[in-house]
Amino acid sequence: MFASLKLALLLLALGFSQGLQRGYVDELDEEAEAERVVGASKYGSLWPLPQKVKISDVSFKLSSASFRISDAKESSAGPGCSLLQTAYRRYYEYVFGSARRQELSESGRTGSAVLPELQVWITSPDSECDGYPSVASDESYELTVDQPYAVLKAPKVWGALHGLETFSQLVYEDEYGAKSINSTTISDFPRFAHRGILLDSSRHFLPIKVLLANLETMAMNKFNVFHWHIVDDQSFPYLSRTFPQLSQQGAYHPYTHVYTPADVKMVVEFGRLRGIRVIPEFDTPGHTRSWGKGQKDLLTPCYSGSKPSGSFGPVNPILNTTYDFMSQFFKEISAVFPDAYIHLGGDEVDFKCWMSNPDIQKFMDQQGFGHDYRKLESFYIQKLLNIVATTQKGYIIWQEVFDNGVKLKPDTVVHVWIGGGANDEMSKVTAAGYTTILSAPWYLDYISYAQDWQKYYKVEPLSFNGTAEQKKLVIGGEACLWGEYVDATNLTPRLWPRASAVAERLWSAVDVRDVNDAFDRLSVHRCRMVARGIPAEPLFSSYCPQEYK
Ligand code: CP6
Repeated sequence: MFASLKLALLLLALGFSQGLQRGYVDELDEEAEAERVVGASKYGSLWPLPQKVKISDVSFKLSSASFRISDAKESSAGPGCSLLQTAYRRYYEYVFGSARRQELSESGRTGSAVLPELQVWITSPDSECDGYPSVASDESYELTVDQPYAVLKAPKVWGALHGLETFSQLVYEDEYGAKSINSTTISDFPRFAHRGILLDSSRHFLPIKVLLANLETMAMNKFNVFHWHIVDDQSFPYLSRTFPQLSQQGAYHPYTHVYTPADVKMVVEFGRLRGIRVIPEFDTPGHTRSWGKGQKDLLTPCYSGSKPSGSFGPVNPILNTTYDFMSQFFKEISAVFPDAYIHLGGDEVDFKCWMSNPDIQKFMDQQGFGHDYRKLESFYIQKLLNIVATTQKGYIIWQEVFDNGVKLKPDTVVHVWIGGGANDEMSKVTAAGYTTILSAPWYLDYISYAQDWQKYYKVEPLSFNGTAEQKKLVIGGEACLWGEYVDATNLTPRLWPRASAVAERLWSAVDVRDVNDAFDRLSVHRCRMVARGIPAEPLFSSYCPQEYK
């Protein structure tokens, strides 16, 4: 007992000497360290770091009274593009919202020039203003801050949205509190096309307000996929028009703890306006206890000896009614969610209940499956994939579906989540020619007394063994925040800025991995999120110019 206490103290001490100090690195370059000003990266507070950045010493002032963000006259998106017009308002607010009402006349003119305008120029004939983002969207942009005005050039609106965020990150306050920006050239695009956050609204109901705040924060970090793990064992908050009894019986509360069609529409549109795809997950055949309450005979009755025990297992794969239900259900889902992909889950299927059920055993015999329940699981998933394929959607599945040898459409995305062996799994999945996304190192529901953002930051998604061809199949990753210990009270500070580490890993160039520089930029980025009303937790002992109110 005494010995284990000592061990705990030792581990705590190690935590202090390693994880907790500002940007600890293995080899301390003392000279470089002496030159660095604490809290100052030469890249200011840009997060995630753009692909190419040149910031000069020449600075301009911005006046809240006269500064304009406007469409360049050559732009293919005009005043009719409400996606951009609403973005201009948002970013004007973010740039000047906190202004201490100090206009140039009062703030002791320093003689530096005024930057009057940011012109936004969508260069491709189709701006995609009224479309939805996709995995193939062009998110690139080029930003020049110089006289006579700043120019943001992007082929599509998606790049313009990222460029507006970057522009807002370049603005700082001088010693008099006047908004300033340095002459800058940036050329930027994401390293990975799929940069996601998984939230779980089944273990706890997450109010719409929380989901929207999360989408807003995702945009500040250039994330572009909201993976909505909307239902699971514990509750079914999705209000289905076709099967309303699913949420009537399966939600924590049938009116207050559900997402109505109007709610879903709002989330999808709020995401679209920020370049964020909303990919819903309806996880089957496991993780479905809540489905059984409103849909008779959908789940497998478990047996205790020769009698049903009264409890239920995974979706019953041997009934035609199961597949009729799934056809109707996914037809609705494919219409409600505009994204080209649906996440179909398929993880952690527990075979015990199937094993106990005599009807399932008989079916196994008839099909020649022997005692291999993975074959039964594959039988179900195969039929489900065929059903969903008829809706013209692509699908994403958790890695077990691939592991079990299910035949997959060539454009299927395999989601790797199991830690320990994730590199081998990435090798196998890509060797088989499938597109993949990585989550295994980014389970943000695990918390510790340390700067765990550094651990997420240091991950290299392409470190597995494989050819260049294989590595091209990695389209990105997702940070997961499972909901067992998370609801509206603690979601935002648990997620941010820890997820920001993943954001930079997925956006910035492969060689952006200096943890010291990241600490400096991320500290200011975190204060910026706080200033914008997001209760993002601190990295370490510190303060913000504007604390959370
Ligand atoms: N729920 C669902 C979960 C998890 C998964 N699927 C999960 C498993 C292990 C850990 C964390 C979360 N809670 N539906 C796995 C994808 Cl450590």
